[in-house]
Amino acid sequence: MDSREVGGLLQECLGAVAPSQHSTEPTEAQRLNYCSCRDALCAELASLLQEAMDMKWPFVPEKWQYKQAVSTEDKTNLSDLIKKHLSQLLAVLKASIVAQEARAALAVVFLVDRFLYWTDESSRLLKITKLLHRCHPDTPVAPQLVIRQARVYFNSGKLQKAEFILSSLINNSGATGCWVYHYESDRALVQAVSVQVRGMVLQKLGLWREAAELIWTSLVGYYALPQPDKKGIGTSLGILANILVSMNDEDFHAFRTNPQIDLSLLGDRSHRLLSAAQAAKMAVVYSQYTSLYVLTNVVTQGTCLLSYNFSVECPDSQRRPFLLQAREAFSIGLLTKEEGELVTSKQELHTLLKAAYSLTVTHKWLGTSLEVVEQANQACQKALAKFYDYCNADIQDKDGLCAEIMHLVTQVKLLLRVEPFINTDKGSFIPDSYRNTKDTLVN
Ligand code: AYU
Repeated sequence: MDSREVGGLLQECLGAVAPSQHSTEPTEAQRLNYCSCRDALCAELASLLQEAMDMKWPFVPEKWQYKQAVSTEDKTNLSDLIKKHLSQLLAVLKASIVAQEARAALAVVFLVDRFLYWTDESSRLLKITKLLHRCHPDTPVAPQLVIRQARVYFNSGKLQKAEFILSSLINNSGATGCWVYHYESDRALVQAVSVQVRGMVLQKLGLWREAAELIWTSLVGYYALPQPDKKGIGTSLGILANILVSMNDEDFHAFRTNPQIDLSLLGDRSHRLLSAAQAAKMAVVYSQYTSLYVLTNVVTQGTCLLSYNFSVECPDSQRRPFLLQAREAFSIGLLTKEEGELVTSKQELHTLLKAAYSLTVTHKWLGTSLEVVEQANQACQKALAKFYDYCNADIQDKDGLCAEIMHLVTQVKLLLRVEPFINTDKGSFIPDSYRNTKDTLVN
């Protein structure tokens, strides 16, 4: 389904919620239609839908998220399954709304939420959620959706609104409406995620030390779960890396010497940017089965290494090795996507451009021919101009612009000879050499 079709179907769902507020009982035909749409789901989705309705988890888990030993079948993401069956799921959503099966409708919303967030379609889905909640206040809304609203507020700069949701979850042990928690650890997980997002709010406000402390608290929360949340740990490490980049050395010293914080997790790193690079590299390993997060975290890692190479503290003899590591990091990022692959979110596209541009800069300092660097630079500039159009384009023009941007990114990859690395783990997006990154707390 392309973005236009998805948008159209969501609009239909939105249109279906409003009339159902006042309508009487659904007709037999509407009930039957709901049942047949639901019965048409594959076994895996049918079981996920039932689990979502039973409030089995506060966030839909990824198969690799809580496991120490990850098998081949676990190295997929929920988004792959959702993407494949999106039209069916949205059909169930519409049919359940019409048949006034609010519990099922909110469960479908829960299942598709993460995927749609990554196609920049959250606002319509959250409108559907709000309307359903207004019509059926006794039907539980998943914490993931509540936090999604906070994320969307955060992304659009409505920090106070985001904070309102987060503080309610943090102060009330994750309680939200009539959602039932089956385990105390699920409450702890919701709190860790809420604290993490609050840390991002403080980061946005430039309160680096306070933000870093909250992100650290979230890390402690994720590690303390009966099965540590690898996805949460990866996310927090990536955020921490970005905060360390922005912090001044004085704040870093205060953070590092805080008795409640043990930075040995990041290895023996005396420089802020090297600690940040290590945090980002660990985040890459934690998120190795999700291309987007690998991309995000390698770009952070490469940026830290590049900045450190430019800093006065970097010994001259070390500049080249750090530049080579930065080159490797940006290349890994660019290899997470093929030219023909669809990139659906603004954030992912932006990060790919950042990787391409940063790789070009790294090559310049490594002494690659100026002509090649200039050609790569021009391709980046063109791609950036198209990205600007993409951000302002109507939904129907986005896929075409995205393809043009990806074509330019491929040109950069060819010019700078970005070659595949050795990776013996199919399903993972990182080279074997990264897999040795040490983590003393979780494998
Ligand atoms: N591994 C990762 N590396 C970098 N960024 C990551 C990442 N995983 C997620 N992100 C960033 O977090 C934002 C939201 O992600 P999401 O998967 O849409 O969140 P959600 O609420 O559906 O799922 C929850 O995500 C938590 C964290 O990973 C993120 O807060 C987990 O701790 C929970 O268990 C749950 O899976 C997004 O901005 C993305 O860039």
